[in-house]
Amino acid sequence: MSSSAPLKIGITCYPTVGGSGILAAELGTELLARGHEVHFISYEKPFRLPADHPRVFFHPVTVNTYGLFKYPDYTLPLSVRMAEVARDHRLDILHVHYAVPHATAAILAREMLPPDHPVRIVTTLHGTDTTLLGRDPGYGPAIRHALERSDAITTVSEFLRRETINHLGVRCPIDVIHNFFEPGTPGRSRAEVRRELGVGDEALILHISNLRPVKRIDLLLEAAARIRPTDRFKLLIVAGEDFAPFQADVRRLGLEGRVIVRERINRVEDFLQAADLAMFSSETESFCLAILEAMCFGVPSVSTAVGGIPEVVADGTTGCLVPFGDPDALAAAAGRLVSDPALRQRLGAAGRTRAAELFSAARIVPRYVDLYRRVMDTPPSSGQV
Ligand code: GMT
Repeated sequence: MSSSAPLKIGITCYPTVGGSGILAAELGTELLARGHEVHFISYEKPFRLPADHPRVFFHPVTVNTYGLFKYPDYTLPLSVRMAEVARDHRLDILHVHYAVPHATAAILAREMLPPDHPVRIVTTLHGTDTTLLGRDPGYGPAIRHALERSDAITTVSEFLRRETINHLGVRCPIDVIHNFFEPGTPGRSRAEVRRELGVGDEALILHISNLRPVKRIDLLLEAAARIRPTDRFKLLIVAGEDFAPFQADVRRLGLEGRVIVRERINRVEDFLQAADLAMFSSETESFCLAILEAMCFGVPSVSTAVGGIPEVVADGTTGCLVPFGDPDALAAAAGRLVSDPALRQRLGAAGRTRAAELFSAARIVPRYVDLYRRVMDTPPSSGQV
């Protein structure tokens, strides 16, 4: 295949709010912009995919609800759809984001195709597919099997590559391709957004996440309650899920009036440009896309130094890292930034530069395209390692 011929790529991801789905949708959009053909195969259209893009193909997977099944099955209908789309559109690559169950479905789909159509499979591991499910005896062997039969494996950080080797015992090569983010244009001005949020000249601290247990919202709120001076900040939580379960903590900690919540927001740019700093209390993160999103808007983060976050944040230069599980340390670091606009400005500017140099689409997308071409030039995986 010529090194500039457009590729036909099928992308499967979780379409709901979450970093892996965001990355997959952004990658698809960037590949389209570079002239490749992209087909999304999932149970719903990824939420960050532009609704009106003329060349985005979306192939829904229908999940049955047979009375015999106690639990609906997604893996088999997904694999059948992948095989159909691969055959009908002569796909070169199936690129799956988050191994479970997407990588297994892709391997099955390849088995369903005729031998003269060896679609290549690229599996990108995003985080808990290795760190949580990879350790689960009910999933680990299936994940390892699918990885070893993939034509290429990527992880979004060096940390996740090491975890995958250590916990899954995967012996085939793994490419580290960090996440990227290309900021869209905000729909409203910073002043308008802050006015709508009821924020005056206080520092606006931003937290964006899907609120899963690993994000440790309990510690985030504990830290917020300890930030001094108390009247100099507001905390905006942009929540991918329902925040109601945490409202009792907000009241217990006396944070009413200081915590603002916005739920299920599709485009986060309005809030990123309105923020002064961001705060994250996660127990583990393979990357933390929200930190990168903030960096792109010159917003420094205070975060736990877990997983792949130290690959994203240059501690003391583009943000502040503190040990996990120490709300006092998180509060002290946030308090320093709340009280020091010049420091925020310095770290934010350095973060924006780092994001452009290391984590832009221009830097990262060609690495995926090179990987696709490399696997196209190599015989398909036989699964022997
Ligand atoms: O692995 C997960 O928990 C889900 C996944 C997601 O879809 O939100 O998050 C992971 O992938 C993101 C995108 O690569 C990373 O930014 C997150 O750090 C990572 N989450 C964890 O590792 C807990």
